[in-house]
Amino acid sequence: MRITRRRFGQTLAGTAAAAFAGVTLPKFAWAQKPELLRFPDGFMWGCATASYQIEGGVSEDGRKPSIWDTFSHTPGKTFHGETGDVADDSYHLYKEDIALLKNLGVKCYRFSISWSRVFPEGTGQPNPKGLDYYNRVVDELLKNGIAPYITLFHWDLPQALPGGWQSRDTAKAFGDYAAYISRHLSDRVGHFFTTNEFTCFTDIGYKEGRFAPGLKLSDGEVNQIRHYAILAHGMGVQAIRANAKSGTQVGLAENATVYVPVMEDPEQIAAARRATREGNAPFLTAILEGKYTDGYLRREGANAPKVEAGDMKIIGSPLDFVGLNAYTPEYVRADSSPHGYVVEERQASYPHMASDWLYIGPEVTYWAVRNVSDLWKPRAIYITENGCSADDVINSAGRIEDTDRVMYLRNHITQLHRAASEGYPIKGYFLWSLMDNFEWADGYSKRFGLHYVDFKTLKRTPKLSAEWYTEVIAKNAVV
Ligand code: PNW
Repeated sequence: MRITRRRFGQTLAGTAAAAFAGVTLPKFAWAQKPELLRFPDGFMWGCATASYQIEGGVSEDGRKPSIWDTFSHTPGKTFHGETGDVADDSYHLYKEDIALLKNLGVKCYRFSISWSRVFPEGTGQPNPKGLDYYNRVVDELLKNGIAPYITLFHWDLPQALPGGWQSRDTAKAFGDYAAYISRHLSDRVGHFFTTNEFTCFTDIGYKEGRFAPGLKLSDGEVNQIRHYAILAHGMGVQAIRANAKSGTQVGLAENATVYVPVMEDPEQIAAARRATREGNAPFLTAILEGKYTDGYLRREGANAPKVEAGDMKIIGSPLDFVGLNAYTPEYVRADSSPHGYVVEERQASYPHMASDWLYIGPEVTYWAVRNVSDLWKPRAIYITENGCSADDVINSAGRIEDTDRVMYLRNHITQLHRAASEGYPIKGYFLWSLMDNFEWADGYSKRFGLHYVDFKTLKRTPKLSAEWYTEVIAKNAVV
């Protein structure tokens, strides 16, 4: 029988009446307003950015090029040949940007250091004017009551380092750079992230060629690059431990692939856990276990990385926290294959935000935290990035009404609340990003900011999402 809408209503009313007959419902169930989804006291709300995406000032005060300067200036590599030469000019406008953070009410700000500003040649002589810029940024943040969280490496590798990540020496150079920065800033900075998103600066840069340095190397060469990247992370951790003020916290910011079980039953949840371990074997798994999984070594065979004695111990150096960048889900289901799971294909109709890779799946924020916690029990977890691109426009009233971004964020933060309420050790959330910026190979064509940036005038205008996030922070709850 086809049920019309009216009949459905009647049926529902009838069922409800029958079900409630003779039952006295407690009054408050109807009278009380639903509680907001509140976060634990002291939850760290923040925003994130990265040096090459916002700073500009690329040849100022002794800075030398990074591989992203070279790559973006190579014809055909970025959207319309756009570069980070000016970007948001945060090199000069940092006080204005910190005022934006202050208006949002954030507790913390995650930004990265341009390695070649501080060590123009990558190693050797530091450039004091480079460090001075970050001293000014840190002091201005503290003056405004905002805790600085520093990422040491967000892809802008000094061009001068011979061979880039193809060379083991680069890992060592990173250790020296981490030692220098933590020695000079840890009196005021309590949290350091070594690297940001391994796949983006290894696989996408050296295998797919879509990011700097734009190479298309073989699997064996890429596995070796991945190994040097995680070795650099480990050397960075050890350098920070040896040089920073005691109590300084160290972790990383990683876009681990996030596997969401198609259904929440024990079998599917276990499959998602297995997938998390194997799917992240070259990076997060190696770091948190101090070894490569048997599955990874078997799969790669002769292409597996050459590992020197002592490397895995350095790579597995204990961390104070794990940072997870949460964007896009992979759905998994248990099966009888050797791995015990299969990753579901995505249909053509699967929705995404303005970036075509940014598939919408708010549960990633919950499962990122849960899978990593269940597998490796880190002491603390931060979401180090979450946010989205949208086709933002300034309307005739001068407003940017990015309700799609609000929808995206509200759903992710609701999922994060679920993780917090189940007792997972989630300490903070960094929204990507404070403002529109240089979106790598997409140039300025994809906007991720809470603030709209007019790239001609550099004027920043808060979007509706900035108002919304201000409320979330003020209430410490989903609004
Ligand atoms: C992250 N993908 O990059 C980076 O950490 C940021 O610098 C960047 O601006 C932000 O996310 C938005 O893109 C990613 O293709 C770039 O899956 C590409 C992918 C994921 C993350």
